[in-house]
Amino acid sequence: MSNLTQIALDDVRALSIKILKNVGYGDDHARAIAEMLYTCQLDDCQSHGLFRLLMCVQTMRDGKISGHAKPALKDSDTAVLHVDARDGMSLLAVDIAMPKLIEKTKANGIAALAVNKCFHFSALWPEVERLSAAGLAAIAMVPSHSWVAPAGGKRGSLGTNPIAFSWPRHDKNPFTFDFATSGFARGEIELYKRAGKQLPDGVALDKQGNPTTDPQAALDGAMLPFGSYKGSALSIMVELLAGPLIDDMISLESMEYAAGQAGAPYHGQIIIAFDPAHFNGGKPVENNERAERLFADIIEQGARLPSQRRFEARARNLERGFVEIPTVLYDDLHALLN
Ligand code: NDP
Ligand code: PYC
Repeated sequence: MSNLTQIALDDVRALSIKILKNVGYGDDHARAIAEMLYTCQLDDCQSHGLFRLLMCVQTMRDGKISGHAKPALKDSDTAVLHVDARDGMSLLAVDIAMPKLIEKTKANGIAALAVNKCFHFSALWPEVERLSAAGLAAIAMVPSHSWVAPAGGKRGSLGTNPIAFSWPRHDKNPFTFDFATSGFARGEIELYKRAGKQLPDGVALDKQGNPTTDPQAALDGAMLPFGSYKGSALSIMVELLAGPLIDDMISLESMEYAAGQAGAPYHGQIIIAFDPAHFNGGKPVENNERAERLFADIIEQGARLPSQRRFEARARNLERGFVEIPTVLYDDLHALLN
């Protein structure tokens, strides 16, 4: 028997909405969360696709999130836009702010969205790709919980702190990357644990500060940044830009706020968008060619662009009309309907 179960594409959203509403999310939040889960699962992003329904459910059970919060958009006469998620999941707040962020970026050349007071569980690439689909380049960042030791340290100070970037390309998928600044995302370690697999070396320390490849020891101990002091510094930058800069929590505070509860971290998020039309010296064609020359040079060497695996997965899953998830996860999700 296969250890994978197929789910028809239409059923991914429907199953998500049913589970989310069952546990207490209102219609608008359930729809926004389900759309993110569908988008990630369609691209075979296993750590932040349907698997994250477990975290969304846990977050509601923890009792601090509002499943009916109405995000409040606060415009200004500067290039900075704020949206207060009012203790809801981040996604509805970002949905509500996105048209205004695009409008402000096109007017000013650059604009930033600060999302405050949100619970956050999701991948960032779908959000920066909404901006590149509008012809903009964009960067997004969030802290999380202080699970990650700084390079040279032994205990968690930093979040897994992903950075996502997307660059628009004519008639092609955008250039996008999106990764945790820890060696592994927390979700990836959880998937290793569920699959009974050992981690590679260099990803985590146990509670005593010794290197470990055991996923549970890693979850109990401290994760490590990617690329030693370089990843560590990038992670600190994420803490600063998506924390104190926007009057919101650092990962240490998010962890304290959770007080041992296992749901999604609670903090802020920053998204910065750039309109090439304001920067490219009136030479869009030449500058697009320059970017394309770089991409071609990378591909010609046999290297791949980030997100290529994702785009291939999307094409395959759209063609066959279903996604596959581990049967154990499928069973865990169905148990949430009872
Ligand atoms: P991965 O390590 O899976 O992938 C990182 C990026 O690198 C992807 O864009 C991927 O493209 C690309 N990539 C992978 N292998 C190669 C390669 N050989 N050559 C070129 N590019 C490559 O990401 P993470 O596990 O670190 O993060 C997964 C997700 O978790 C992210 O979407 C992130 O936003 C999310 N996350 C969310 C957090 C939160 O607090 N909300 C915290 C941490 C992570 P491809 O997809 O095509 O393989
Ligand atoms: O995978 O590191 C992670 C993560 C943290 C919050 C949501 N996902």
